[in-house]
Amino acid sequence: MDNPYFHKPNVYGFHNVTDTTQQLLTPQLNHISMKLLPFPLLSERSHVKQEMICNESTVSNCDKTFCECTHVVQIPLNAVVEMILIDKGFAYDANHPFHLHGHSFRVIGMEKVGKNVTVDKIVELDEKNLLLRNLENPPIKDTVTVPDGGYTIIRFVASNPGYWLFHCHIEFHVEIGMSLVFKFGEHEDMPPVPDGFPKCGNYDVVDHPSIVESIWSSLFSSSSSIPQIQFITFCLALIILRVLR
Ligand SMILES: [Cu+2]
Repeated sequence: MDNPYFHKPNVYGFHNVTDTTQQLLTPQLNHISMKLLPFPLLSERSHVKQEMICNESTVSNCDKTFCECTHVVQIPLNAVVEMILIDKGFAYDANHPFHLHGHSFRVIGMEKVGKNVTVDKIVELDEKNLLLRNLENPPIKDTVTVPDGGYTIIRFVASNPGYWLFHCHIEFHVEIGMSLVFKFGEHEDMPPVPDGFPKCGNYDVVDHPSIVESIWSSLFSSSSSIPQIQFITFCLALIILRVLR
């Protein structure tokens, strides 16, 4: 797939890169790359509008073209959730360790089906009751891997209201969008935002003179524990100024 951040179609497209080891793959969830909103969902939830968020039901053709949006899946508060995570495994061999914020979960099943697998195949196995499910003392985790060409089944009670990130814990994967946000419950179920809680964009250093004073005093204080680092930083700033002039 041509992820426009890495591969420009007709210039440096994914398939124009003939050395397949140099093609940059785009790990996604449900064919969507996560793009976070420019403000926090939980503490500024009053600004979240339906048209700002997406999920599998609001997008189309994403298995052919690059789709990027704020991927939010709504779950009713206190619902018992069973999630079957599938790694189709067609692109390359890699397990994805998935981490859920805000809840721990029971791992009730995990199996590598083959080198790769389709969602239809997993659905078919599930309908025939052929997916592995262990309901006797299944382990409690907050991170679990999904085998390449297989599935992992987790269950939990959605008892912690809020917007919670669910993501692959491979740093590069989460950074380029292999995540989604679960919205557990409605806004009124979520804890109230404390009075005066900072909002994105409202920080102004001039409103906090004590911070400015402490920075200056530590820069020139002989009792500072890191005088050399401060000196070097200051010198670098001077050098840059000279170069600019
Ligand atoms: Cu991953």
